[in-house]
Amino acid sequence: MTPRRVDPGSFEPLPDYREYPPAEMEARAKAFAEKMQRRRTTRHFSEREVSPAVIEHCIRAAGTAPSGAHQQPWHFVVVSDPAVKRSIREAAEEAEREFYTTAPADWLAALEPLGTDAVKPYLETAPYLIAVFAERYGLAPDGSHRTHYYVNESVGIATGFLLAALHHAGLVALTHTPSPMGFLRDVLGRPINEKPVMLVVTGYPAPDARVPRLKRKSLEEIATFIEPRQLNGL
Ligand code: IYR
Repeated sequence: MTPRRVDPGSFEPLPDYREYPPAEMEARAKAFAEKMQRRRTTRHFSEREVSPAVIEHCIRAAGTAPSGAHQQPWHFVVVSDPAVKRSIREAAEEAEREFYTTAPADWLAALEPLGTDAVKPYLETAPYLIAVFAERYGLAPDGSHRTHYYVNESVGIATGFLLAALHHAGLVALTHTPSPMGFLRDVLGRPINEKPVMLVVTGYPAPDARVPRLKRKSLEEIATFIEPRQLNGL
């Protein structure tokens, strides 16, 4: 039988890889974990302006995420226009009023520690709303569809990169998921193959910004390490 031959595409040597001496590697890993430990979600934003270049760089970082078949099935819409922010706030609050009056009691109880409600002033206060869209499938100019793979995973990873980049730059962010959020596609004029996934609200924290007293799970709670078996000795 002749082996199936696949065109391997075009390859190049791994560019720009950096190796660090082991001690430096450990120090870098620790410093990054400590930096991420300082990230907090707050709902209290300042109106202070943020340079658009910062947001652009953070989105460039998000766009480096790995994706299923390298289809990069994400699109970020950056909103700083006050009138558009107001339309988003109005539609989100309408959806949220419905949510908070009809959501199951256990869901509302789970949200209790966060102190959230249907009133979302930060959608107007914060200088930027970044709407994250997932391209459920690719749409060619002739209208034909191209299947996209692992869309949720890919967009989730890219959004994680975005949140890490915003934090690294010195901004705070809030992931907001108005429910339902189909209105975002209409308000922002996005094509039918794109599904809104979440809003990332970002800017400086308000001087009196507050956060709920929450505890993160410990390493032992979130990870299990299967060590190499000891062959001699018990
Ligand atoms: N979408 C609502 C409710 C909400 C749901 C979860 I899960 C949260 O972690 C926070 C809020 C809202 O944004 O208020």
